[in-house]
Amino acid sequence: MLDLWYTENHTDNVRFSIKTNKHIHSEQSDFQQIDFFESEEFGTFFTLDGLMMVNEKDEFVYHDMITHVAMATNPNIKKVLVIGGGDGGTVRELTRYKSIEQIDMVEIDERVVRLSQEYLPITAGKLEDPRVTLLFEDGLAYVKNKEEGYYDLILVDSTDPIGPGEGLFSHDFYNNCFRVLTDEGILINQHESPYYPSYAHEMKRAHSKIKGLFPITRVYQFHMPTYPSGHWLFGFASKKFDPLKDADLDAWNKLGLKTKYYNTDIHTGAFALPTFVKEMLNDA
Ligand code: AAT
Repeated sequence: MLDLWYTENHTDNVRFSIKTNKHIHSEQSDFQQIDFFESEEFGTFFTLDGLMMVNEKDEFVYHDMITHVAMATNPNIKKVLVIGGGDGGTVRELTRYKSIEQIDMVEIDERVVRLSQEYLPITAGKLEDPRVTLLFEDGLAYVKNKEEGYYDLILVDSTDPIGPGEGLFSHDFYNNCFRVLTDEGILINQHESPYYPSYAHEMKRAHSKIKGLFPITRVYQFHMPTYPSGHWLFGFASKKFDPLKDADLDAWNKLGLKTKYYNTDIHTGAFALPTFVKEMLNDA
């Protein structure tokens, strides 16, 4: 049998490969190159422009961490905006909260959603929840046109800042996120990685922009085996709540949600950053 390996460049000098059984689908959409594969180790996975987005084996890490940290910080979140996230994993975690009334997902590329519904029901399976509205447009334009003070929570589940995701790392975008959030609003953003310089550069740029806009800004980390270096970050920015001082962790535990990565020890521990990361963020 032939060995079929998927390989992506994590830097110009480092590559990451996964042995695959099948290249299930390949297309160039209006926005990006989309590929779906089947593999022994990671199950079904998909890539955009040659970068891993989601696979069946470690998606729980990313989707737990993008969702539950904010939800444990403010249990009164009712209206949520997800930007990107076409695979549906972030929406799936949000739908587990009975208290959430409205979930708007703004994804630029409808093809990512349709293909995920076909090949990745594990993440896309809750997109039909009656509280969910799917909007296929650019997240940057969406927040620009949205009325102010509307959402309690914005989750930016975006690609890296190359291609269609670039605008989601701009000052203009973060500024409009601030505007469309309520006075208690929280913004969680895909914050890249501190390890390889090209990603660390983007991490610092994002942090310096958000720091200038929100009164409370923190960064938290998690382990993502298939993203470059495996060390990945989300940003936590908020108008009112501090994720460590204000989170009601006992209340979250009482909800009885079963999670595979997130727990309330991780909630606290994820904000403890290595010295080199702290130094980079302080310089940003
Ligand atoms: N749940 C983890 C999956 C992703 S995919 C990110 C999604 O963001 C993609 O479906 C892409 O089409 C969408 N997207 C990109 N730009 C925009 C935009 N301007 N407006 C709306 N949606 C957009 C995240 C993976 C993170 C990878 C980290 N290396």
